[in-house]
Amino acid sequence: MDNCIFCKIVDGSIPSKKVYEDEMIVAFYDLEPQAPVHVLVVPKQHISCADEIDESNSSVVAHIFTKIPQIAKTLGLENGYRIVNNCGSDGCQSVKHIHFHLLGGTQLNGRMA
Ligand code: DGP
Repeated sequence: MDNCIFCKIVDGSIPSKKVYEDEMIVAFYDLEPQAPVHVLVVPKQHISCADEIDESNSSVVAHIFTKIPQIAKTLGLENGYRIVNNCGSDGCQSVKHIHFHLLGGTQLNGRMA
């Protein structure tokens, strides 16, 4: 999609530090990390937000969740991690291409909001 930062990261026109890629998804370091390890996992297909998940595209979301344990392991997150998805304005979603924050590398704060 035109003017989507994450579509541009997917197609390589904006550089990123990738940690995983396959035919459906890519994972790369967040530009503004909020934990010692902070990676974003995104589908290559443009899906705006969690509100847009339906039967036609949910397989890519399932795929993301099957790959997260593997990505976490390669990042050394043996003690666990947090997966965050922000949706819409109340959820403070700033990039309108669905993405899952994978955070870890320290004891995370117990509160989420
Ligand atoms: P959210 O607020 O959930 O929409 O998170 C968007 C995240 O994307 C935020 O943590 C910063 C990150 N981000 C924004 N632009 C870029 C970029 O160009 N490259 C990378 N690697 N991360 C970005």
